[in-house]
Amino acid sequence: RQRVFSGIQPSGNLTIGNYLGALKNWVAIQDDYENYFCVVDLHVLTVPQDPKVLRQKIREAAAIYFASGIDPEKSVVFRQSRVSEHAELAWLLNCIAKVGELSRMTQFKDKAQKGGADSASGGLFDYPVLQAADVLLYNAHLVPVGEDQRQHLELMRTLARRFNNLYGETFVVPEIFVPKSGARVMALDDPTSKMSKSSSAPGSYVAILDDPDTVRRKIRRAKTDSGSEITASPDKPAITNLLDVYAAATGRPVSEIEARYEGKGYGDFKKDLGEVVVETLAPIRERALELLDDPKELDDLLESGAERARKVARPTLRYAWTRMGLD
Ligand code: AQP
Repeated sequence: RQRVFSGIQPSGNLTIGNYLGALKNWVAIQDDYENYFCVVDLHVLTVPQDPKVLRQKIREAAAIYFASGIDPEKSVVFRQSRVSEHAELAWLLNCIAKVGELSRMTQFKDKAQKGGADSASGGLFDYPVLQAADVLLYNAHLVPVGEDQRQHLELMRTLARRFNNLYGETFVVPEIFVPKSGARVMALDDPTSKMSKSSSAPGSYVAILDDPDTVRRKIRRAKTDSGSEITASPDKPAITNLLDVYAAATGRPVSEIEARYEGKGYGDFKKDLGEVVVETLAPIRERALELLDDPKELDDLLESGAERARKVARPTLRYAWTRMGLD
């Protein structure tokens, strides 16, 4: 069976964007592949984190994976930092990656710009190399991620091919896998930027663990466009985004939802959308909170995932060492 690798950074409160754009799709494909789903807690260190908060966010992310329907019998779920081979392979790949190609990564340029490029961490610069190590360690064929990750995936493929050319066939060259139904959810307060869990404005996102009243309030306050029709169009980015969320959460086409709300106002539509999102998140939130209440169950699940991950990661790293002359 083909292997799949993907991950989410515990860089804040996981959002409905992470659910509709990533987790929901992972669950949908988990029967068809051998899956590795990682809480990428080394990647998250590339920008400053408060250790106390981070500890909690890592647990929440893991609980949300399981609560969303990732089945530990079918998928290997683990923390990146608990499988040291990720950092070790990243070093080997660092030594064949070029400064020029890393400098061209737009995510680095965007994120570095926020605090001034000179004060960005070396880790942020190196982010896509660690990401390449994540995937190549498992010889994953497919990497389900959002469109925004395409450039990193290309670099990953370049590094795999370069390694294979230099040292002999070692790594599978992975493919990006952008699910057709994967929604790209935009911020509630600014439909031109992506909904982001590390945003400092909680009103810009719905967190998977937000309580129902908070969800309803955030959606009620979401930005809307001028006019009053509930239709998706480029000059109505805010309503389009809300329609996309409605469609992704219910699995219904946007056109059907537009038809249902013909002649109705933004207020009615947002009220119903609030309920749709509350209903979508309720079972996930409930199960996640249960898991968070039982630290031992969560720790055991993650540790057994890490053990299974190491069984694949260790031989791949050893093989790469041997290829490079480090045996
Ligand atoms: N708004 C979104 N809509 C759809 N998919 C999304 N993803 C993230 N935001 C949205 C998908 O979630 C996965 C994990 O992403 P990540 O944790 O590696 O970081 P990210 O893509 O940078 O997500 P955030 O929430 O915006 O994190 P921060 O704020 O830390 O940068 C990916 O598959 C992504 O496509």
